Amino acid sequence: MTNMKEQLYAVKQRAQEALDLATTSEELEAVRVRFAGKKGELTALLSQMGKLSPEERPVIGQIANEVRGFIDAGIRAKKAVLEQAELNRRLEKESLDVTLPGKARTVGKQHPLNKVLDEVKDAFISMGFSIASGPEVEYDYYNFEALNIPKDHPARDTQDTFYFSPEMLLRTQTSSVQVRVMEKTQPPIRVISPGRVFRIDEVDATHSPIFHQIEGLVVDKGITMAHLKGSLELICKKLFGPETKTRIRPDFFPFTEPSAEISISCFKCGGEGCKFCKNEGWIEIGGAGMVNPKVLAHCGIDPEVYSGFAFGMGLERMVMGRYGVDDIRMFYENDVRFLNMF
Ligand code: 2U9
Repeated sequence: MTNMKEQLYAVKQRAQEALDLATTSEELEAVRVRFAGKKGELTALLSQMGKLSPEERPVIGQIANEVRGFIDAGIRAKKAVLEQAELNRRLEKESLDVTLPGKARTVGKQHPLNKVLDEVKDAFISMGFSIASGPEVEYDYYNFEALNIPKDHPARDTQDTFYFSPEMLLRTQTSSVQVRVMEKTQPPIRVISPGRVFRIDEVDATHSPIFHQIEGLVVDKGITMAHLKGSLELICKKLFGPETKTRIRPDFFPFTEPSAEISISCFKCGGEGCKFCKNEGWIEIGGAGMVNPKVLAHCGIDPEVYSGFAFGMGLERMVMGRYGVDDIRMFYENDVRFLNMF
């Protein structure tokens, strides 16, 4: 019995020494396995309890419990110490130096087309217009038929069209949106429809098969060419500066009658003539006219009671003129060096 007692205290002594030496969680686990594990020193010792007399067993059992308690408590205490030390080491390694210079974030910018489009929208909204949008995949009816461009009309040749089927296409003009507005609304109507349009075209510095239009429509009783001219003058002064003059000259579109080409005095030279306006003093910005009575009738508006004017402008052309961009492709390449210039 004395021998067993001594051995138990020896285990306790060795466990204490091993615990003192353990410096990592792995080493501590090894100590646990060695002394308190199923095949550890304590278990090995206790397997010999059977050899003791019945009187000796409780005495040795109590000492064994005391030693096991001592080892378990030692392991728990050491574990807490090691975990805290490891946490401290990790925090030390991960610590942030808040005085280091930060990484500069690149800030996005509005695309020049959207920037000018927002200005155009604001200018029209301030004049009482609302903004309408509609589908890019459109029926032939809304894009052509309702606008007085029947199937074999020569005007279709000037708008080479992407067709999905004989009845469905990618819209070539946003007038289709205004036809939809007129179908649903009785006058007074004051609306602009900006949006993407599609025409089969070879890409070069001034042509793109996808571009943006801003079309406008006013329908009410007693609307005349004078309202058209006055509205265009006001909007062009708002968009291009108070000195801007507006010129309209005869043109032809199937959806307006009479029709006009719209030009503004050159915003580079003020009308004197320069390289930018090819010495003409004027820059063409779009077309306009009085809505053809046939179009009004198609859309369920009585041309005997109402009349209207309409206009169309190309957004890219407008932005190119304003900022001196000489290649339309720049708008679609998303080169940040270009986009950051605006
Ligand atoms: C309805 C009736 C008539 C819109 C108009 C133009 C003249 C025009 C082009 C100029 C260059 C667009 O960007 S561009 O390709 N547009 O010349 N657009 S009148 O006439 C309408 C619109 C809607 C119901």
